[in-house]
Amino acid sequence: MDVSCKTRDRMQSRPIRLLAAAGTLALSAGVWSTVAAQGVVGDLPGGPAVNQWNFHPPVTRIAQDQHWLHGFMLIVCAVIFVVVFGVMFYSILRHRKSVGHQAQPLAEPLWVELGWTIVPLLIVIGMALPATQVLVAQKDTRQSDITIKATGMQWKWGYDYIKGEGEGIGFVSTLDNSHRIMSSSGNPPPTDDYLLKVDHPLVVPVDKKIRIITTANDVIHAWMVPAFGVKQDAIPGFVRDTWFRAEKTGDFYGQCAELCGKEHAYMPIHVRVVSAQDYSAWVQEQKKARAPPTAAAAPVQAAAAEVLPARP
Ligand SMILES: [Cu+2]
Repeated sequence: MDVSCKTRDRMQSRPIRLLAAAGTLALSAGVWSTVAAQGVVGDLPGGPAVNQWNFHPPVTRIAQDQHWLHGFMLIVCAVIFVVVFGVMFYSILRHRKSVGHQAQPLAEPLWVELGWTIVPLLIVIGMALPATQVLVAQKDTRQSDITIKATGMQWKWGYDYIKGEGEGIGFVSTLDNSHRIMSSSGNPPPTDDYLLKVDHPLVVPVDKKIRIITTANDVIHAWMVPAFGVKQDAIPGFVRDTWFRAEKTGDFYGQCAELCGKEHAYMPIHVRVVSAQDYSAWVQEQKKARAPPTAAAAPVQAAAAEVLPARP
């Protein structure tokens, strides 16, 4: 192909490229306007927000520390980036061959060698120290007020209160059926808590240290609530633990965070943080519901058992 042919090709491909760019822009604008037109999905307090740019607002000390660490590391990395690339581009432009500079052999004096070893080491130590502090605090599950075992199952969570107020309570928390129907329809209506609503949320008191012991029945799942800064794998045959102390009452949401199978997106986590009094009332209510049948109820249940024999 000669030069004129190449030029012609380039001239022909230019409008095509422009057209493609315009098409992409129009498509993006179309998608954006469709989303904007729907405009009915709102932020979910304690869960994801629309156009969320940052982490969930923290409600535990650990989550606050994680946010701080994130900002701190970002600033350190940005400063290093600007300084290193600034010096590099300045040197390349200012000392380029075309303005008469000659390459010189690098003498590599001792102070340079020491400097570029010690300075990065100090930076790494400066980053590692606060990170280690938070990591150690994250793993300190001693002296909890309440211990709850969270068992991952395909595809739901089982909760057993095994120590502290509420000991003995246990239930399974499954995706609310209305959300499954919405999902199966293939065209779910805009819903703030889409695929995050469960039938039985985990209920815990505010300002108490809650230890979560994680394990799983089948495959690896992970118990994650971003507002608490908590994420712990749930592994079959193993026991892991984590903890949180929620500083605010309210509903907080998370999801299984380990790709576990076809319904990975259908096993949400909903934690309801309530006041100490409300928690005690909830515990009483649960215990009453789980109490053995009273003398008055026993004959009715016996009759029901006769009419409806247990399935083999
Ligand atoms: Cu899972």
